[in-house]
This record gives sequence, structure tokens and C-alpha cells, in this order.
Amino acid sequence: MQQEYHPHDVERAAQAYWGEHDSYRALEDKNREKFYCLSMFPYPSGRLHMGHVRNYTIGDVIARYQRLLGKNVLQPIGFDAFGLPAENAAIAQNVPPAKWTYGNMDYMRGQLRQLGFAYDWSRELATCKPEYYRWQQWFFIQLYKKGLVYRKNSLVNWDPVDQTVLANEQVVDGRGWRSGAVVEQRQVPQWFLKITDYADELLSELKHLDGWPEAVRTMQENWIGRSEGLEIDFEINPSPYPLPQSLPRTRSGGEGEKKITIFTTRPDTLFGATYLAVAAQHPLALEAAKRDTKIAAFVEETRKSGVAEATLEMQEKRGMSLGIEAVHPLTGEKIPVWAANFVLMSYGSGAVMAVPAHDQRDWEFAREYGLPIKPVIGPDPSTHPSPQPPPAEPAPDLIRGGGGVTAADVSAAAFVEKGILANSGEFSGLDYAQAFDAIAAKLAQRARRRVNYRLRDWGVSRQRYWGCPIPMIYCEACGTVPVPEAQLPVVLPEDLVPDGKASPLTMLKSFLEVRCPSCSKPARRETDTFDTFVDSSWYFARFTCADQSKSMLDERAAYWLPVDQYVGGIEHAILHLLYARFFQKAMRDLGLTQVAEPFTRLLSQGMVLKDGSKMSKSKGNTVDPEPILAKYGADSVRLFMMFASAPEQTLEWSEAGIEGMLRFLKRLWKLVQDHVERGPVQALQPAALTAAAGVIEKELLPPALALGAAQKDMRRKTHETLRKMSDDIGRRYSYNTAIAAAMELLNALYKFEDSSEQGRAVIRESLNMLVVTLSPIVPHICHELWFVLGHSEPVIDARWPLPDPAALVSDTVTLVVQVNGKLRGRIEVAAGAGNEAVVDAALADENVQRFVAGQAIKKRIVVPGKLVNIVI
Ligand code: ANZ
Ligand code: ZN
Repeated sequence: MQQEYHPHDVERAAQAYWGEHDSYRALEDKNREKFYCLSMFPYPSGRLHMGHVRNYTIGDVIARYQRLLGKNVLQPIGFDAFGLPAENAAIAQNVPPAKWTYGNMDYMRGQLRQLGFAYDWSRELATCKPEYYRWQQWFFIQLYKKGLVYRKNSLVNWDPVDQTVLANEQVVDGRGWRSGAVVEQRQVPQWFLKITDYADELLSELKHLDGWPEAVRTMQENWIGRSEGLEIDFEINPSPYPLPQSLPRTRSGGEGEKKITIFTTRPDTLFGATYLAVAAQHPLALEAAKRDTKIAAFVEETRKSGVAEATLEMQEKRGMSLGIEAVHPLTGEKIPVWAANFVLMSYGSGAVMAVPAHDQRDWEFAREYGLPIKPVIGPDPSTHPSPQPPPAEPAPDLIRGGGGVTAADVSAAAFVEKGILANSGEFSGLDYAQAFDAIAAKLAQRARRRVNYRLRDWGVSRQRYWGCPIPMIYCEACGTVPVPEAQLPVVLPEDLVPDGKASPLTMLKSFLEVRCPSCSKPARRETDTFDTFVDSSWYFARFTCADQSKSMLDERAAYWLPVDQYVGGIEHAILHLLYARFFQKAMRDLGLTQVAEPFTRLLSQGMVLKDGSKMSKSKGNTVDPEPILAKYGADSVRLFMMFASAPEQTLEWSEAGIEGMLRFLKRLWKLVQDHVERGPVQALQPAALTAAAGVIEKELLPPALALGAAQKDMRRKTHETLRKMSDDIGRRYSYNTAIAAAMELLNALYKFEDSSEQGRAVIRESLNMLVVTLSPIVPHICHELWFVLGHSEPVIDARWPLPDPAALVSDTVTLVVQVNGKLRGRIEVAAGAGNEAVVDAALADENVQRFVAGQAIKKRIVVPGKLVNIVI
């Protein structure tokens, strides 16, 4: 046994022990409660960064803690191995992405081992391996057969010089990252997954995910974006121009009488609609573009400027009149039809009724183009206790409606709240909900209730080489044919080197040229690969049976799923989690699992900061974990990660902080060594801590071995600390406060110098407790110290102890003192004190003395543990 703490020796030995004993191999056992703990798997970028270290430390602490509770824990790890950085590195270094990726995986695997994470390495997977992606291809084909997959044209970024499709991150200020050419938008056929079929369930089940942070649930809810509204038909006033064939006729419809369907969530504002606005890609706008070069230029320009919703929100509101009119369905008024850049073709019906008085975008647009603004909603007096006093001189667009409600003043901005209808004919005076129903009923055939979602179907095609091949074949005779299951996997050749232009797959004959599976004529293979979000949407399920070569999942998935605890970065709060939830539900509907939601609990860890800002390569403020590990060892780094802040909070990097952690571990080490060197404590029963019962070493202090006051205090401090640590770690996920309590206990132990047999028994119990409870956080040193303390089984197989209720009981009690039944004071006495001693203590109290003041005492009443009453 070494007197000095040498982290590297200790860590190497512990890791060797775990390796030899296969300590973290998880086996299915129906008789034991399972716990599946998962941290988001890394992209093999080269080496771990501090964000990884934090993420994986948090996950590991949770996994190890659950094991101490007696659960059957699974904690797997793998690599999210496809993706663009490998292609970029390949271009720069002229090596195949596969080689670069596998090299990085080897390196990072070594780093993960060095950090002592309790992974079941037998389940390691990499998404770039055919054993993995074959089942992804198989699953895609099942979805295709179920009608959840389709192909349609969609816009991509096209680099006209390099003749290739660019990923969004390869477009820098509108130009190709390599060529510098101005990027164009092009329509390309792409594969889509119908996630929108699951929109309702993805939304409604969010409310049951009470193990998720509220913020993440809200983000998902907003992303899905459910809106209830009305679809309303506006007849087109007989038009001077030809109208597109595709436009539907009105029911009464004579020649030219066609209709525009709009979607609105505010039918209550219908009387304020002063124009219609359609998307630039709407058939009406495209038709108008044929006869008007200015409109054609406008359509072309909006097409180029991209379709990202964020940019649409930001950019200046622009539009063109289409020279036609629509008929207001209730007033019969003629209102103009415009094309506007803020209307999306892909949402609702690609057309809106514009209500500038109550929608800010419509308001800005109306101001810009001199269109009328007509307010028809006023504040609800019942929710606005002090409504705006009516101005002395009514503003020009202030209109008095029926029901005594005044429409809002919209001279400075739109009034967007829901309120009471004004200036709306028979509907004036109604509130939002009443007006919604009444107007829907009045419009009858010309309107329909509709639910719309912001959520779009998921485009999964990428025109990239380093990804999972999409298993489809194109045949001139048969059309699109899925690759037959017996021919899976479609293996990606791993020896190609991309050059930044088109994917090398598009030029590789041996890949491209196939026979059609249905007619055997020469056909062409799909060269697009899957979005890497597809790879990461089901890996958590595959970990349960990573070696299964006959099926995607097997009965082991039923044992382990769902993941009990998922840990990862907030940057994945929306897409990754939504896609994984979608896949889980699709797997369920294919009968592969019964589980509907993949992750029961979710922890989103905070960022690692340096000098107050996020560590990032672009800022050049990253700290490489490797030299830190080499200098201080894994346990100090792990302890720092858990001590410096709560898991969801940001963590400020500090090397001085790590030094502090190392000092603490040295002190723990020394105290255990000093204790053990003084020889064994006879009364100890080391087995007690490993027993499932959990009460630590109760038999160690038989009643005969009476403790003195200081010994009792020390023992109480130990069990109070244990109680706090159990609550902090088990219920509150508050590791930093648990560690702080452990540090305090260690300080108290240093001050407690007692070499009597009882004293040493108390110390030993405390050390045992500390070593077990700190072991999830600093597993190596605790592994060693546990054996040093004389246990024969490793600390990973110990049980989390429970505080001994007897030790928590305080030795003194507080009693109330009365004089003639009136409260006159409080005294503290020993718990077992006799009546005489209690009365003496009561009479010694200053205030009591004042009231007794030398008078004869008639009676002394003692209610043990509660009160003393002196009767005079
Ligand atoms: C009239 C109106 C009046 C509207 C008012 C709002 C306020 P959410 O909640 O996101 O579903 N809209 C409908 N389709 C659109 C499209 N393709 N592109 C852009 N905007 C569109 O939003 C629904 C509202 O967004 C609809 O209700 C419509 O404007 C607009 F005081 O109709 B509203
Ligand atoms: Zn064919």
C-alpha cells in the first residue's frame, strides 16, 4: 500500500481490474430491475473535447449510482460515424473518409477508457458499419412499404462551378465554400419520411414526458406548431386575365369564377380583411408572371433568396399586385389580390387573408403599399379592467362597433390580441371563440375547420458520399424499386476519396450499375445517402442487441427499452429528439417494440465555458482534456465536472479548480491510509456495507459499545451527510452540493482525533460511507480505497447505504417551561434526563426564576420530552 496518492497508478490498476472482470458487461435478467443509461454518442471528430468529458461523466455517475442501488444497469457507447467533417478531412488530407473515421474512433476509444467510464464495450457500434446500417436500410424499406416514404422535388443549394449540391454549412455568405461561386437554388428529387403522420402523437405525448426539462418540451411543441383554424374560400371576381387551370372552381362557378382558399387562425377578424396575399410560388402568381415581366422578376427573386423561415421573418416585406380581385365572402366587397414574400407556399394553402389591423406583418405590408387598414377587434373589457379611455378627437381609423365595444387604435401598430368584435355586422360584440363558431357556421360550405402543423416531412436525401446508401433502384421499365431484403446491405465502398465536387458514387460504375430486381434489365442505383440524423434516430434501440445479425431488434430490446436516462446537449433538443421519438413510434407500429417513447428521463447538460464564453474551435478558446488528464488523472477531472456546477448549468473551466479536486482526493487517500495503518478495528463487520440491507455497519456498534458525546456527534454527522448525499444525488440530481457535504465530512473527520476502539469504529464507518457514496464520481480511487479498507468485493458491487435512524437521533431534547400554566421559557436537556434533573434545569432558567421569584412551589409537573409546569 502506498502512502502517496498517485492517480495514474491507481487508475490504471482499477481499469485493468474492470477489464479483467468484465465488470460492466450488462446481461438481461428478468428477475432484476433494469436501468438503461445513455449519453448521446460522439461524432468521431478526432479527440474528445471538454463538452464530451462533461456529458459522459454525468451519464457515468448516474449509471454507477443506479448500480449501487442494486439495479441491472446498461450503459453502452458507440460512434455516430458518418458525416461531412470526414469528407472535408478527406479532401484536405487526400485519404478516404473511412480511414480517417476509423483512426479517430480508435483514438477516442482510448480516451474514453482513460476516463474510466463504466461502458459495456461488447455493445459498441459505429453507424458507418454495414452490420449497423443494413438494418437502417431494411427499416427504410419497411417504411416505404407502409407508405411512410415518398420522393418529391425539393430545393437544394447548387454550386454551379463545382457542379455539386452543397450542405447548408457549406454555403458561406451565399457562396460555395470551395469555389466561391454564387450558390443557386435547384429543384432536385429527394426522399422524404412522413413524420407529419405522427404530428398529433408527437405533440400529445409530450405532456406525459414529465422526466424531461420543461424547456425542451416547449421547444418540441413549438417546432410541431399545431394551429386550429378555418380554411375559407374567396371567390375571384371575374378576372380580366386567364386563371390557372389548377385553381378549383367555386360551386356556383360559371366560367372564370374560381376561388382562392386561405388558411386563418383568426376567422374572428374576417371583417378586417382588406386584401389577400398569396405566396410567390402560388399558381396565381406563377400564372400572372407569364403575362407580366415585373411579376416574373419578383417570383424569380423570392425563389433565389431562399425559403428558410427565419429569413422570411427577418426580411423586408415585399410584394406585387396581381391585378385581380377577390370577393369578401360576407360583405361582398372586392378586395385586391397580391403576391407577397412573407407568405410560404409550403404552409396552409399558400394564401392568406390579410388583416392589417390585427396582424403586424399585414400591417407593415399595408403601410408600405398604401392598402386600407380596418380595425374590427377591441380589447375585452372583462380582461382589461381599465380600457384605454376614448380619445377626445377620435382617430381616423377608430371605428365604433356594435355591442358598445370600440375597435382598437391601430395607428401605430396592429392590435394582435384576441378581444371583442366590433364593426363586424351581426357578429359585433362576440368574443373570439363565439365569433369563430358563428362565422364558421355562417360561411357553411365556403369554410372548413382545419388543423395545420408547422412540422414538415423530413427530407432525408443527401447528395453526399460518406453516408448510408439509400436502398433504392431506378429502372426505366419498372420505375422505383426497393432493393430486395436478401440483397441488403447496400454496402458503401470505403476506399473512395471525394474531391469536393459531385459525390464519387455518381461516377462509380460498379456501384451505379445494377440489374433491376423485378425485370432484371440494367438499372441505376440511388447515389444519395441518408441524412446522418437517420443514423442517430434508432442507435439507442440497437444497443440492446448490437450483435444481432438476423433482425433489426430482438427480445433484448423488450427488456432494456425505453432508455431510463438520456444525457446530452441542449443543441439536440429539437431535431434529434423529435426524429428519435418518431422512429420509436414507427418501430412500434411495425411491431418491433411495444414502447412508444424512447427516453423516460432527459438531462440536458450545460455548456463548458472558458472566461465566460462557450468553448469553441472558432473562438480558439478550447482546452484539450488530454494534457489535463495526463497531469491530474481522470478522477480529479471527473470530480471537477461534477463539483463546479449543477449538471444543467454552464460550467466555467478552471485548472485551479482541478488542482483543488486533486488536493481533496489526496486528503481522502491519506485519512484512509492512516486509519488502516493503525491496525484493524475488531468490532468491524466489513460485509455489512455490501449487504443489500443498506444500513451501514449497524452491528459494528453493539449497545455494549457505548459511545461518548463526541463520538456520537461524529456518527450523527456521518449519517446526516449520508442522508443529504442520498437526497442530493438520488432525487435532486444535485451532485455539487453532495460533494460539498462529503468535503465537510472529511474536514470533520480530520478534526476528530480519537484512537479509542469506539472512536476508530466511528471513523471507519464514516470512511466506508464516503468511499461508497463518492465511488460513482471518482470510481478509481474508491475502487482502491475500498479494498484498502478490508472489503473483499469491489465497491461497484456494494450497495448504496441508508442512514441509520438511531444515529440521526439527537441526544438532547427541548422542553417548554410553564409557570402556572403560562409559557415562560425553553430548556435543553439530555434526552434521557430524570424528572429531578429536568426540574432543576427549569428552575435555573433566568426568566423562570423571575416568575417564581422565591415563592413556595406547590407542584412540579413533568411531561417527559415535552414540558415542565411549575405551580406556585
Ligand atoms: C388572418 C389573420 C388575422 C391571421 C390576424 C393572423 C392574425 P399559425 O398560428 O402559425 O398557424 N398564414 C396562414 N398561412 C400562411 C402562409 N402560408 N404563410 C404565411 N402566413 C400564413 O399562423 C396562422 C396565421 O398565419 C393565419 O391566420 C394567417 O394569418 C397566416 F389578426 O389569418 B392569419
Ligand atoms: Zn425493371
